[in-house]
Amino acid sequence: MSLSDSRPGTLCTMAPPSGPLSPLKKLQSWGKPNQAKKITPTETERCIESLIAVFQKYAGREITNSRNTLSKTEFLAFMNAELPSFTQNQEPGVLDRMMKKLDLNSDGQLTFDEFLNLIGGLAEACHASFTRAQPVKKI
Ligand SMILES: [Ca+2]
Repeated sequence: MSLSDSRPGTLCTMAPPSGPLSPLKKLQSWGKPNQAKKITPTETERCIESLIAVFQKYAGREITNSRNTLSKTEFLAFMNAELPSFTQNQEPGVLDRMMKKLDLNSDGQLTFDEFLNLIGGLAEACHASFTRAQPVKKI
């Protein structure tokens, strides 16, 4: 898997989700109902919210499938729309093999936990690529 041609920072620059489905906002405002509007989410919190929101967006596409898991069709839609710089450079069958590898219990569905393994693997590959690209400073 190579992400060397992917754009740095794109994984965490999506707009944060809004509306009543923001669990971090609920968490932040827990016990502080009057201060909820004053709290600004951190970058890390926005990234977590974005991951949850994008998972829910694609998991909820097929009305015949669970809203809490990604079917293979939903997974392919996610990969092609959200990670085009990765998917466009892959050989045929790579996404099918990725789905099988990520689907740890082989039920044909990706739970959020299984989905996070994909995100973790991509983040790890991006991090390795970025650290290789940075010259070592000698003092
Ligand atoms: Ca599964």
